[in-house]
Amino acid sequence: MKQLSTTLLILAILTTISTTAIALPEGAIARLGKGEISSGDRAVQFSPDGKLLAVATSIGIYLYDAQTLNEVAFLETFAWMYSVTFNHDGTLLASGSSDGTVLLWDMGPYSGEIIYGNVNNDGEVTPADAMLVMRHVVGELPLDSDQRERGDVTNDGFLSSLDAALILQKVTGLISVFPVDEVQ
Ligand SMILES: [Ca+2]
Ligand SMILES: [Ca+2]
Repeated sequence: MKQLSTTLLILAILTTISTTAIALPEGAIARLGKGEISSGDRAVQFSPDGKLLAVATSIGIYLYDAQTLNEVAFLETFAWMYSVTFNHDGTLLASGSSDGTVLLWDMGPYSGEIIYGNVNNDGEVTPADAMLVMRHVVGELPLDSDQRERGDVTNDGFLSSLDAALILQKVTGLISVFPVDEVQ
């Protein structure tokens, strides 16, 4: 019986320790970052519009939605990231690292703004996006609601071969704007 109570006591202590480790300091609302967050006053930065939070760590840069605190992206690097800073309009993020390099990251794909026609959300409109729409239209490829919204360049609420055709026309320069961009 003594042995059992000792075990229980150890369990209780372990529980206390792990709870303490998870608990947040007073006034903090979330614990962010994996890897080791760099020291220095430029390791954590908000984007100029306040929507993104960039965290420089030992294994890369984490981008968080500053509102929901959900992880938006992890920019993997092969060097310890010391510092991050956004440019004036938040379209670029510059990072300084332990290997002495400065990297510039395109923040376009993470801005939350919809680029119509960019179905695969890789930052640009290409024939690959038109192909995704076509494969969806013929029932070959399911697309999620965000992908369908970005692909609906005619703004009629659904995807059709016309959306794919317009995406190709934009890529080849036959049209300069999509119907959906004109009504925005
Ligand atoms: Ca694309
Ligand atoms: Ca459409």
